[in-house]
Amino acid sequence: MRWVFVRPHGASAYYDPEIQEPLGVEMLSAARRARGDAVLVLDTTLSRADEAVLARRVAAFDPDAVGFSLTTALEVPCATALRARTETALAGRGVRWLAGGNFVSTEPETAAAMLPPDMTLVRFEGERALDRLALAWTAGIEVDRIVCGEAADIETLPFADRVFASQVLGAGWAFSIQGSRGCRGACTYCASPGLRPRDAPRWRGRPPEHLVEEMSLLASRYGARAFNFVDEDFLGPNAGALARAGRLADEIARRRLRVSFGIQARPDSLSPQIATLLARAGLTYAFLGLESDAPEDLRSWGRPPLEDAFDLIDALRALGVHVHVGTLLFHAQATLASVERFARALARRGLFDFLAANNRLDAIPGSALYRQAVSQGAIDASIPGPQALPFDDAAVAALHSDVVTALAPLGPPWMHAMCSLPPLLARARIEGQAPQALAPLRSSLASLDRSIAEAFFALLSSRKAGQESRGLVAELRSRHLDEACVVIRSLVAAGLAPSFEALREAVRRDAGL
Ligand code: B12
Ligand code: SF4
Repeated sequence: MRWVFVRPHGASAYYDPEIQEPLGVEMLSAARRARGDAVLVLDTTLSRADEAVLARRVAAFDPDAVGFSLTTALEVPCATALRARTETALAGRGVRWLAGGNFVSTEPETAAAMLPPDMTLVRFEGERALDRLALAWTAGIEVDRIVCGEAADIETLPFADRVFASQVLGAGWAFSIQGSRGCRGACTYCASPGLRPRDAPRWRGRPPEHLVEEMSLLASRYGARAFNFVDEDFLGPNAGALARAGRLADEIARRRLRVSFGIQARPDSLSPQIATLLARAGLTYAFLGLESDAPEDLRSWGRPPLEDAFDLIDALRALGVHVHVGTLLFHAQATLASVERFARALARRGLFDFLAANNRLDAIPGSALYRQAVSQGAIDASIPGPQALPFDDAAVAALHSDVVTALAPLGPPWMHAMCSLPPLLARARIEGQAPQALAPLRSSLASLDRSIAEAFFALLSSRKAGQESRGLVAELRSRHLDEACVVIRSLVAAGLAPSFEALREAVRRDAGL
């Protein structure tokens, strides 16, 4: 069969400069080509062509099936527009249409309502579902509208097709790589459990030697040195985490790979010993879900409390690893006291930033919390995407609203600076010396974090004193607008942002100015 897989872009309301290669469709491409099929992979951001040109490319490929990869409902308008243009270009030639990805996996009914009725929807992993669809369609057998994919044997899947290698290298990004699927955690607010095929264990890992072989191949074929593990739970079961890290580090050393990589891991799966092994092997960036400093919060969300989480972060930092933590200061049961305690603990350690200040615990489709909120009638499941849950304490709700409004102008420069950091850290690691732009970037981030903390605690004090905060919010917002311009200028001067005007426009848009 001849397949086209497309990752459409999303119509996000906020500035988000982070782009990564579309690993999902690159893996599906490799799986289909291993079956002898022909595949064209397109990405509406990375393929550098407008919809009309992409539609012509799809039609010229003469496909049997065209599949869209959707992470959220925000990509649906782009997918449907591209489909309409492609149908015109196909001039009546019949094609099977399908869609998959996390949006379809976690919101199948919403996806069915938003997407054209003749589109087959594939939930969960795509590889085995496409095998089944190919057999059925070739035999002329019709299938259900919604199909559930089974768990693939990830040890035997072919390495992803690196369709966008030149863009990844040209932009200095990391190559995405998948070492495992699933997560041993079961946090009630997380979408991950809702992405798992029904027959899959909670976590499956590729043998470390197998994934280092893929890194090595990318290094020799493209000169790849920077990698980003997309795994949600890099180390898997705690009992095997040390052995897995050791095998990975040994294999990287055996192949003499000088690489840099980033991971996302459950804090309780890590230890100082594991951190040391991984840092020696090339770990430069770690995202850890800390979420709360209160054991009772963590327990209520199905997370194991961890007493030494901050020590672990210190250990990683001492090894030269940049640590970014996920935090949930604002949640339904939060009080001004709990918000202040955790925010101060984060600020003392230089971990309090734009996301920490703004994040709130929403009901995310695919999560247990979302299902519970739907069954209680607290949210409407026909509305796509995450939905806000009300705060029990009105003062917390008011503080969150103040913070979001006052900090809004700092969002785009902060996002831009944060997204610029991992590539520079990777270069510093690989080249053995910090690129020139790293020092100004760190100083911009430090000054943003200082302003964010100052504003946050000023707003908190005002709410604690029961004062009217409108004047303070307006004053902070105006100060932040000026500061955003200063940071944008410094990012442009360091060669990290292409244009002052474009980023300032993003500030105006995000802050509603
Ligand atoms: C890397 C990553 C990103 C990258 C790249 C995203 C991308 N679209 O490729 C960046 C940083 C850009 C990103 C951004 C966002 N992300 Co993100 N991201 C991830 C992460 C960590 C890994 C994705 C990945 O590469 N997986 C590996 C590949 C192999 O899997 P896959 O893409 O899911 O593809 C498989 C199946 O879904 C299926 N499939 C996929 N496409 C298709 C198409 C067809 C036709 C078929 C048949 C099957 C199929 O088959 C594939 C192979 O089995 C996931 C967590 C996770 N484990 O998935 C979160 C995740 C997907 N992200 C998430 C979110 C919320 C976002 C953002 C909205 C964040 C934000 N607030 O801005 C944006 C949305 C941007 C966008 N439009 O895609 C959520 C999605 C929640 C949901 N819908 O259920 C996840 C699940 C994280 C989470 N636990 O909450 N993300
Ligand atoms: S929040 Fe993290 S640890 Fe918890 S289930 Fe989701 S991915 Fe796993």
